[in-house]
Amino acid sequence: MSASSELRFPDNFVWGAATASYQIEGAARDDGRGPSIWDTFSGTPGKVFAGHTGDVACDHYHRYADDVALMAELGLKAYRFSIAWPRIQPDGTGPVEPRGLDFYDRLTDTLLDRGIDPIVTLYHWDLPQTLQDRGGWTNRETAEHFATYAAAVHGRLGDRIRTWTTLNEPWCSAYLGYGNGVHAPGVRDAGAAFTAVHHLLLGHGLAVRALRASGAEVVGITLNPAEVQPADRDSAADAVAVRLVDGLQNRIFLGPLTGAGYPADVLEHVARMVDPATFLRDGDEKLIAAPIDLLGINYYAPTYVAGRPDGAGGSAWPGTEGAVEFLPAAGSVSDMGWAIEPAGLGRLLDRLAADYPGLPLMITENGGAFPDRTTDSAGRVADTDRIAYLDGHLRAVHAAIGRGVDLRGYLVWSLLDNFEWAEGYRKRFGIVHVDYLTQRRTPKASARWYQEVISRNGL
Ligand code: PNW
Repeated sequence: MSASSELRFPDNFVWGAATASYQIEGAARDDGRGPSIWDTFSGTPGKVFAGHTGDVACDHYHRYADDVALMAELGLKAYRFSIAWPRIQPDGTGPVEPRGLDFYDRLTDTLLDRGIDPIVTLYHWDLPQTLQDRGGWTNRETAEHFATYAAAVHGRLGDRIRTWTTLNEPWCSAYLGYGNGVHAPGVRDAGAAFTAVHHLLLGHGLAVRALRASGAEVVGITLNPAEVQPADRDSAADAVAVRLVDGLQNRIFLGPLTGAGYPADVLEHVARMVDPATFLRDGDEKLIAAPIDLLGINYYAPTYVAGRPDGAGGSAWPGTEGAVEFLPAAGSVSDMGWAIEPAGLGRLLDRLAADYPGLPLMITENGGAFPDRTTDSAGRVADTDRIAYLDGHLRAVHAAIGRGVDLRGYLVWSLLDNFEWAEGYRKRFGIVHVDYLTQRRTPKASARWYQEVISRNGL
């Protein structure tokens, strides 16, 4: 490719990769870690593919130094990881477990030694089980405990870590965890799902306040906004379905976070399942609207919906009662069955920039699960499908930046193959292959490709 056809990214563009504690750490009982809802859930027969658990995962807890060396070799500028709350407070409240904090302290120093900027996620779904025994995110007190935990972590690591995000994808925590029960804690109750949404947002707001008080510099949250499109542009019923899904996945979070409060149409929908007065108190929306410096976006695929006024849509979304049908992907798909459509990311970024101006964005996750189909002569996974996925999405990112979207960086999901929640280890998102029998890491062709992209700061 000639130099003139090269797509260059802005100077200081943040190139990195992301992981999450339960998906890679293993060492589930080491150093005083308490059980989380994911230990309970994965230990319950029938919940996770083939009974897989995060007990060992990628054993990153013991291999973090080698993993950071690998990140340095790939040239990563930033690494997004999450902190396991039950390592810090085994019961979710009370005194901190110093050995848990020590681990993240060592990880942070190792990253900084290698010139890699740590980006923290405080909650990537591993709620201490003791808190779930008291209702988890349906209990308002969980939000308060979360802020206490956030302050404790910042107190230890805040002198070295600049960028702090509170929650990863509260939509998943609430809807998959408490709505359709596909994720931990496996509750199936639409009212509980919306109650959880509010307490997650409240926990975010209280944590932002605590982090600011503790001196945090850059504070944000990561969402997984839906890039939602109608099956038929001319259908009025499909437009209603789009509006509903946009409300339940996007505006229910972005409204309160940006100071506009919950949208009236969303509250009206929620009220059919649970009276918002049971959880929404005076002053809550003000707390949730605490200003943030960064909005993290996780994007994998667009969502196509059709309206089904007859109720035959069969969707398990809280309260949609079959009025929405989610359409299967039309074109090529990843191993998750998710549509591969980079243009969707461009549309999503334009929409966020237009509707929520002044909020710096970062892609905190983007990537694809693809089976290990072939290996090259060097014995590494020749994942040309993943390279094509990443290349397409990075082109969409580059174009969006060109249109003026304030997008600061891109973090690939994921550095390593890992525990893919309800799918267990059978879905591989890593740019680095993990052999779970030997824990051997082998960079796939995509890792070498990404290394090149980073070193050229362009495609
Ligand atoms: C995100 N869905 O999860 C998470 O942040 C990661 O931990 C995860 O590994 C990654 O995406 C890939 O799945 C999601 O069912 C899990 O819509 C499920 C859904 C969305 C996001």
